Amino acid sequence: MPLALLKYGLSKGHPVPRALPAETDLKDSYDIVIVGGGGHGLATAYYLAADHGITNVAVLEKGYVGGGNTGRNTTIIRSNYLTPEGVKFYDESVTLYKDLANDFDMNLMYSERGHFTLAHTDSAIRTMRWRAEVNKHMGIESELVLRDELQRMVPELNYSEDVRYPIMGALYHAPGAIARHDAVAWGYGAGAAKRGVHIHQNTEVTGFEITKANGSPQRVTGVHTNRGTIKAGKVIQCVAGMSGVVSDMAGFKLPLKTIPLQACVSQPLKPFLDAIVVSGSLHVYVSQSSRGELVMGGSTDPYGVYMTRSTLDFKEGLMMHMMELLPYIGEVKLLRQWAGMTDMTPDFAPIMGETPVDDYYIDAGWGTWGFKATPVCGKRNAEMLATGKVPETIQPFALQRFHDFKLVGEKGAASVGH
Ligand code: FAD
Ligand code: PYC
Repeated sequence: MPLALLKYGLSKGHPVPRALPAETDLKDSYDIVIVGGGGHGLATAYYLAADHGITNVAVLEKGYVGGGNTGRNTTIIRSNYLTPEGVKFYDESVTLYKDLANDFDMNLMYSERGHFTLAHTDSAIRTMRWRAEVNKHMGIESELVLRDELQRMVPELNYSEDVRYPIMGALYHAPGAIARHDAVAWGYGAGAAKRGVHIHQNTEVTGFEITKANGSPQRVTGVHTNRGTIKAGKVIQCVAGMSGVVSDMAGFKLPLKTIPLQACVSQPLKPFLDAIVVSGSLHVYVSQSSRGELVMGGSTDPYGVYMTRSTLDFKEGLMMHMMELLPYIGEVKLLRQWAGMTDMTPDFAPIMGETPVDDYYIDAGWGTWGFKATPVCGKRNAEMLATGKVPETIQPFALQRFHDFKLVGEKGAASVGH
């Protein structure tokens, strides 16, 4: 039995240090204020401290760290995107993920499984071939496998011809992985706090102090919270499903729709499914977690709303499609179901970088795809805040692209079809 467990059992107090130190009071002023204590906000704080030595930083989180989409996602990590800009960006993240457990000295349960995006139609085969070619060109392990080979690699699926969408092949991406989502948030949070960053939970941002020139917003100078107002040199918002609400407070609009995305897990089963399997035609995806649960999800809900309620409709629809892929799942019980709010952009790519307000930066548009991007967002946001220059990797994702008609079309690669 590990010694730590024994200490816990025998102690009346809390025998080992907590991941996050006890809360401090808000200071009057910080060099950098990060709004949102999910993976992206905490990773930004971590790399500001670790890479740039900037520690007069506050992370303001209205609930608890990792309680947003970071703790609600289905943890798929991959870089097999469609555009060269997307592939390069997500590949940097996958590379960072691989060393993260060492950086944190914490087991993130990072598990490479191989990611299979099924093709059930001729046009889907064409898209998978296209993605495979872009991926290979950019040095990413990604290839089209046809039905017979796929059946050897993932024999657990239903290869019958007698279904609505017979399986014709798949895009196979060997580095596709899963990880423990809340450990990613805890690792970044603990690493940032250890270096001197203040992480304030239960601290909601309610508005900003912004100077005006000729009646237009000019520069951010402070942040209003439910615990008082603080001065801020620079601000970045990393609030995922609340992006539109927070940018409204700063006085500018984002081209986003906020839509719930639901997911669920089954009872734990003996390990039988190693691969991560996604079907755009059936609108489902599934992987088996290291504790045996089938982690499953589908497309976003059919309507935009600020809500994290689970619906029977989702469960029934998902299982109907899932049983076409894994018929024996009809015998399995569902354990729990939940939802998160996703901020969906028109091109299924994120929005990162500068905003119309000076010293106010943005990390948004993470829709259903942002967990895998946590490390690269943290790293590049920190570089941007430290140097005042937008790093090359994230330049294609500027808010300005919607004015310049330079969209980064990732719809064909963004998880299941939406
Ligand atoms: P969050 O983790 O949501 O953090 C934002 C934080 O901001 C929250 O904690 C919130 O409380 C806080 N906040 C909001 N407003 C305020 C305010 N006014 N003041 C202070 N704090 C505030 N992505 C993948 O890559 N792979 C997947 O498999 C995947 N599956 C998903 C499955 C589901 C069901 C969902 C919902 C999402 C999925 N995603 C996936 C997307 C991914 O979860 C998100 O894109 C990612 O977690 C966003 O991280 P974040 O740190 O930006 O946001
Ligand atoms: O981005 O790969 C992804 C994903 C899968 C499910 C939700 N998002």
